[in-house]
Amino acid sequence: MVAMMSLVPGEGVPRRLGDDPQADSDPGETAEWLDALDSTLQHCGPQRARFLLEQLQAHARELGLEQGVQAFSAYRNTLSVEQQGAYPGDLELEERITSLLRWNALAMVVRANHAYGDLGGHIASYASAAEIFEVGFQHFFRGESGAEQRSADLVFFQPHSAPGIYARAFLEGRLSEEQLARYRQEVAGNGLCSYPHPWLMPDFWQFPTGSMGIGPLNAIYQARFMRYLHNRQLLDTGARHVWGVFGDGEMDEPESIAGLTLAAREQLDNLTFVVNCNLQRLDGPVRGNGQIIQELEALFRGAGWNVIKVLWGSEWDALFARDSEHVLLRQLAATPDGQFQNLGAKDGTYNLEHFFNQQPALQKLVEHMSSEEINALKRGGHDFRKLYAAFAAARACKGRPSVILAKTKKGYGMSAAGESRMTAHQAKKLDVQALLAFRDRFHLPLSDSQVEQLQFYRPAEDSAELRYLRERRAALGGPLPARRSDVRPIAVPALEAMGGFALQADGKEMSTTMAAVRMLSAWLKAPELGPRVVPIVADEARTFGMASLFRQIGIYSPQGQCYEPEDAGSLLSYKEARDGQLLEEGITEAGAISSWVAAATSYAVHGEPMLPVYIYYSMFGFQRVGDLIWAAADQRARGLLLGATAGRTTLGGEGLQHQDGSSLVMASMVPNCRAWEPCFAGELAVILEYAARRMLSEQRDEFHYVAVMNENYPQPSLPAQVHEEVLRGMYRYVEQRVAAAQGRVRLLGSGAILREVIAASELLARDWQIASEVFSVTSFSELAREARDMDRASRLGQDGAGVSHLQRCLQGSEPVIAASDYVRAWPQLIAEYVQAPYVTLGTDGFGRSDTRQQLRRFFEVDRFSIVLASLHSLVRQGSVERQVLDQALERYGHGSRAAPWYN
Ligand SMILES: Cc1ncc(C[n+]2csc(CCOP(=O)(O)OP(=O)(O)O)c2C)c(N)n1
Repeated sequence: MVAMMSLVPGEGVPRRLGDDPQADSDPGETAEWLDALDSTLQHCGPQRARFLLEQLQAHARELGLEQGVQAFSAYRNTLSVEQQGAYPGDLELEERITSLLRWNALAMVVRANHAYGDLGGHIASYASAAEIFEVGFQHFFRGESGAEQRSADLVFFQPHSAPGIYARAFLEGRLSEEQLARYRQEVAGNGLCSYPHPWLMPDFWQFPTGSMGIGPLNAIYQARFMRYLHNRQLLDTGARHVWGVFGDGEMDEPESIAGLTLAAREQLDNLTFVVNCNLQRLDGPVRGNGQIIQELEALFRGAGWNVIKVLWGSEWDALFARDSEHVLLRQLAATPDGQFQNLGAKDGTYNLEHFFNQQPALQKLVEHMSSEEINALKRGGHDFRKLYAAFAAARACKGRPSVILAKTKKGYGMSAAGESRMTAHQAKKLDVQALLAFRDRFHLPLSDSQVEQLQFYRPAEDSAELRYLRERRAALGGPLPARRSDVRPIAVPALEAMGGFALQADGKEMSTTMAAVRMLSAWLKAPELGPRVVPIVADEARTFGMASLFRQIGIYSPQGQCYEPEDAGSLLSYKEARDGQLLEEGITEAGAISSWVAAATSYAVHGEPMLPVYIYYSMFGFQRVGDLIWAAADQRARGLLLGATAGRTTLGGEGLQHQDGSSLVMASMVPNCRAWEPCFAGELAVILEYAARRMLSEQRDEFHYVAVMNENYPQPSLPAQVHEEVLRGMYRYVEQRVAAAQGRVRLLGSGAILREVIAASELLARDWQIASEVFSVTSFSELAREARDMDRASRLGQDGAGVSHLQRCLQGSEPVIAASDYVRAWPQLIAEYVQAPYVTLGTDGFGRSDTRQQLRRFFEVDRFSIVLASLHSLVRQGSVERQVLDQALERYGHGSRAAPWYN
């Protein structure tokens, strides 16, 4: 990646004598060098000129002179007119089709907002991207042919351009007029969702891109995963391509650029980004005082991408051809984007005055042009020919990914209602005059009254437009976007085969992380499932005891291994291989989760169900990359997330940034995520087998988050009769009977804290004559989910509402005390459904470094605190005297919460 440089407009312009006298101490010598280059170019052609420059650059680098060399080119199209080639389509027809799309997209948004006022929607973004999309749709984006094997390209659509994509599907006959009229009105059914969403339109949208930055990152990892499938010989993905159309403002998101070097490193020439550089974002210019295109060029080039700039339309060709002294180029390079936006909003007269007539030489260059002709000078991103050439060059590029930087105008065609205006992004209501002007500008076959009524327009079935549209799509395979989910079920190994060791653990000591890795190994050996398991780590394999997998299944690397690993002789040596199965992502949780998403959506995208298992520090999951996980949920991901070193107090020593007390609560908020916190390895086995079976054999669109701990303790065997209850969220682990008990409580424990709860039940019986039942809670969220559903059914008077598992387990009025290694909000998920007095203990606050014992004491989730909470509940209930609690307090003492955040 290039060092951040200041991109002052004006840099990157070919310098000529006298440009900057202070910097040029010997203009004569400079002229000689430049003339030499000119002469090579003239006599030997661009290839030779480029070769010489490369040699010069390499030599300069050897001499230590490379600093300050600009990583971007002049402010003009990358491809020359000569390189452009002929346009293979019917330009006039494509323009007419695009105009219709523009109209229908606009009408959809304006109708929704005239009728309902606050439904929102965007016009200006698609208006700027219409030609980009059309070149893709008419000539490049391969659709799904419907054959058994998936063949379509993967296209990531700029989310707020959705109306344009709907408009196209309408012309193609895939969406009805009624559906268009129900844009953003989904609740009653048959509506169109605001942004791409595979739950809301499951046969249409593949990739949810509504949250800026996720699309670019996910696109890279989808392209990478296609190579992974290919190199592992699971699927031939050689013909498929990933296209991503993104906003220039969107490129500011750290996620947008997080995967750029990976894409280049892995030579993903199956990937093309098209950045719609309309120079604006929501509030204003992306780089008012700079040039976003130049900045992006430097960024992508530095990362190793092939960069193709499409800045100027064909109308400019003649001007550039005559610009032998580069005056035009220099003026363009010296114009900041804020000024380009301003010029874009104004007419030809203004542009003449404020741009061209600023310099005599430039004025001379355009002296033959009228202000109308100046007005008609288009930006490259609205020129089919220029775009086509760029798309073709990107598709043909080998060995690296490509990015097309297409300069466009936001709100193109909206005139005073939004074209290049500050407020363009939020323009959603156009008055009649603006609508009529739009109609005239794009020569739409609509009467005044049709315009006023915002009627959608679809040409006759046998019109030239629709025939062309159908022919082009047929030539490219079929409709797009389209999501398929037909896939064959995959058998998963029987519970006993993968988890027998844990079910009959018989007191053997191990952590649930160790158990999980052993179960993963068993899966990897299963005949049908084995090759489909995709273990993913973000530089923590050794932390979780997975180093043996390096050698066993290999680390995926498209280059194989070009070095002798330092530990070559060892049994666990570090092995990279082209067909390696483990994805070792390095320190990028955002990248690792994107790999997980690619594998977790493979069933739909490729028709190849996979089982991605991403294991990571639980603190660096939902908290760190929560929005990426949310997007995974949106796209119906199926896979396993293992939050390791889970819990606030099970990770002794590490301290506050590593200790996780919240991920389970966040997981519980994701609708199709099932979150688990098992204490014992046997429970874990039951959960993992269930998860794999549901996702792979039963084809359910859900994913599972399982917290696993690094604390070693004796693991009991798990009787078969409780397996089902483990999956419902809780089961009775033990009952402490006490003869002539003073009181009785129910104790709930989850994760590692269950063991404190068990110890508390023993203390309660031995020292205080309190009987108890101990429940192992494997998932507070699953308990809450069922209880909530039953509650609703009961409220609505539905038949057979029944009683939830939670309520069946906790009948009666004796107090219930729940303790968890997570914040109280986790056990409180069930509070509403517990009829008896309910008390929760949890680890709210910041973590800190110490032993597990000290930490549990500090957070008051240790056995003594549980005893105190139990006695207190009984005192409150009136079944135990206050002095008993006082005695207990005296015996156990209590922690001091001196932490500043409690003040
Ligand atoms: C993570 C995130 N932050 C903010 C938004 C709100 N938002 C939607 S579009 C937009 C501006 C997009 O600008 P750009 O990427 O340049 O696209 P354009 O519409 O200009 O083509 C913003 C801020 C969002 N969708 N996602």
